Parts: sequence; structure tokens; C-alpha cells
Amino acid sequence: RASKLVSYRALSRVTPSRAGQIRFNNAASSATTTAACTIVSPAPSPSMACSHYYNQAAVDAAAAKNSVLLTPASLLYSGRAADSHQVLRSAQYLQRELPVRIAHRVADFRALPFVVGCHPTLLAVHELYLRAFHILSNTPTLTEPEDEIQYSGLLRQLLDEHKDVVTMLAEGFRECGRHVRDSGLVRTFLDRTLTSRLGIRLLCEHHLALRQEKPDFVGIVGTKFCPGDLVESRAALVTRMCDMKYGQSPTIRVDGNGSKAAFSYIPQPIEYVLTELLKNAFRATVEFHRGRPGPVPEVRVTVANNDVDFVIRISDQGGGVPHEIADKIFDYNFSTAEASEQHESFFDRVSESRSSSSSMHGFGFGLPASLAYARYLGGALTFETMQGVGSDFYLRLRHIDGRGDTFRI
Ligand code: ADP
Ligand code: K
Ligand code: MG
Repeated sequence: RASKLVSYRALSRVTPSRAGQIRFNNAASSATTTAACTIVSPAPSPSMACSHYYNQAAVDAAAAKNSVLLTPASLLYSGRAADSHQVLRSAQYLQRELPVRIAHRVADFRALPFVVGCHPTLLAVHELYLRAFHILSNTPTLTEPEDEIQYSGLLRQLLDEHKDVVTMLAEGFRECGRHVRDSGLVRTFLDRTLTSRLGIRLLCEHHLALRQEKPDFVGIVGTKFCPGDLVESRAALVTRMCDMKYGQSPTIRVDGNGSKAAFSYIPQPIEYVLTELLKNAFRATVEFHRGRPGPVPEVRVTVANNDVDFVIRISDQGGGVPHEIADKIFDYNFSTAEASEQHESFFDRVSESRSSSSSMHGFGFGLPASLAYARYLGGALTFETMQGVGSDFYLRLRHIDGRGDTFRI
């Protein structure tokens, strides 16, 4: 038991050096030490640096395996009776599964064109994944409840380390995406990286949430999810940001038969998408009506609910999407935010950095990421726009406890 604990402590101090070796802090051999980790980063020689990213037999082996996807129904079912035995089993699943999924991400980074893969910010993300891979694939086999506690601590730490990955990808691709002639390649990479990351985080957060009792939740699945309430709370956040930036904001109206409905769903990804759509609607409304007297027109959100799916429509009177950019708004990194504003714009400092929905405005990631998430959830994100008046964005998602197939995480 003692030796297992020591190895966990050691793992949390693993530092991938620039030259490619994972070094354990020597101090870790003493279980009581509090010494900080040492970062071993000798100046890399180019060949060593490259071999660090490409010579990874363990990654290759894991990447050759298929991942085991779960349905929301199975999360709900297994989570309902979450005693310490179930929680341990959930951790054992993650212990097998996470290295495989992370190895797939690493393989995708390696397959990027050279100029892109060498961008410092993208290389830093690649490195984060490699580090997570080595940490997670070197954890001692989980056999007892105490092991699970240690493992969960590690997961929480890794979730935190990876929280800015989307922002880093957005920044990185903004600078080097234009060097890639085949734009489909970047889109495929980002769609896959973002949705796979979402899945990994959902699984980890589900596991961590299983350990805490939260009313009306089984892990990450809300058993009384109310779309109208979620819209109201995201709108409150976006209203604050909009007021801060422009000194005014549209009021919000929520209606439709689904606004008061309650059913089982995983709120987290919708939270992200709604925030992005509301920010866009608020921004368009305020900018279109700027300089005109009186309050700006409201943003109306309508929720329709039925046995098969539910649809959330966000309607604004922000002047619509101009013809010449209508086919570009779903492209990664396409944005009409002023270049000079892109860094300090309030849209950048979006929702809580704790959530997976990090701030994206100004990077042009809001719509494409939302579309990727909607599709990952087996749904759709579409829009209609009336140039000169405003736009309607429709998010359509299938029920997870309804008939028919659901998505898999
Ligand atoms: P960002 O918000 O960072 O610019 P998005 O992907 O969210 O990136 O949106 C891309 C672009 O689409 C915006 O810059 C804006 O020009 C346009 N757009 C999005 N939503 C709306 C809307 N509701 N009304 C008008 N234009 C919009
Ligand atoms: K965009
Ligand atoms: Mg946006």
C-alpha cells in the first residue's frame, strides 16, 4: 500500500523534459516530502526534440487500440447505484480507456503538416497530451478504494492543466492555419480534437461527480434538466459581459413548450453552445443598433420539446449575417471581431474558465466548435438569416432517454 502511494506522489510530479524524458523527482521516494517538482529542461538539440514527439512506442501501441464508447443511458444506469465498488469500477474503466483516447490525440498531432505541428502553442498542447498519456498509463493498477481516491486526485489535476487547450488551439491556428493549403485538414483535426476532448472531460467529470451527492444529478447527467433555466442562467452571464463591454445589452425572453420542461440530459455541452450563441446574438444586436436612441431589441429564445428531440432557437434582431460572409461563419478562426480588439474583447473573457467552454470570441471558434459539439451529440446546429433584420440559430438535440439511437461518449 505504502509503495503505491509513493508512486502516485511521484506521478503527480512527472515532468516531461524538453529533451524527451519523463523524470521523476527524486524527492518523491520519500513519501513525506513536500519538495516542489524540478523541471528538467536542458536546451534541446533539434533531433532529440523531434524524437521526443515521434519515438513513442507506448503511444503507438495505445493508439492502435479502439476506444470503448459509452451511451448516456449507461452512465445513468451504472451511476444510480454508485457505491464505492461501482466508483472503483468506473476508475478502472478510465484507467484502461484514457491512455487509448489520449494516444489517438497524439497521433493526430503527429499527422499535422510540419509548419503547423511546430507552432510553439500547438507544440505546447501536443506536449500536454504526451504528459497526460505518460502519467495516466503509468498509474499503478487500481485494485482498492483508496487507489481510486489517489487516481481521482490525478484526474482533477489533469483536467485543470488542460482547461486552456481550446484557447491555445484557437491562438495557434490563427497564426499558422493560413499556411495550410488544405483547409479541410485543419477542420478535421479541430473537429476531432475538440469533440474527443469534450468526451474525455465528460467521462472524467462523470467519474468525479459520481463521488459526490448532488440533487437531481447522477454524475454529469442532470435528471431534471430544464432547458429554459439553463438559457436564463447563461443569458445572465452574457448580459453581465455585454453590459461591461458596451454599457447596454438586450433583454432576453424565453418561451416555447420546452422552456419549463424537465428531462434527463447532460447540461455541460449545451451550456457551452448556448453561451456562444447568446454572445453572438447579443453582440450583433448591440453593434447593429449602436448610436440609435432607446433600448436595443430583445433576444428571444424559444424551446420546443417533444418525445424525440428538443430544439432551442435563438432569435436576434442584430441585422443578420451579411451575404458575403454567410458561408464562412462556421469556419474555424473566421471572425469579424476587430483584430485590435481580439485580445481584450469581453467575448474573450467568456464563461468561467473552470468549465470546458473557455472564452472564444474573437478567435472565431464559437460557431464551428458549437457545430462540432452539436454533431457529436447526434444533433444539429443550423441558421436562417434575414439581412437587414436579424438571425435565427437552431440547436436541435435528441433526447437521451427517448426511443432510437443516442450518441456515445
Ligand atoms: P466570433 O464570435 O469569435 O467572431 P463565431 O464563430 O462565434 O466567432 O462567429 C463568427 C462570425 O459570425 C462573427 O464574427 C460574426 O461576424 C458572425 N455572426 C455569428 N453570429 C451572428 C449573429 N447572430 N448575427 C450576425 N452575425 C453573426
Ligand atoms: K467562426
Ligand atoms: Mg462568437
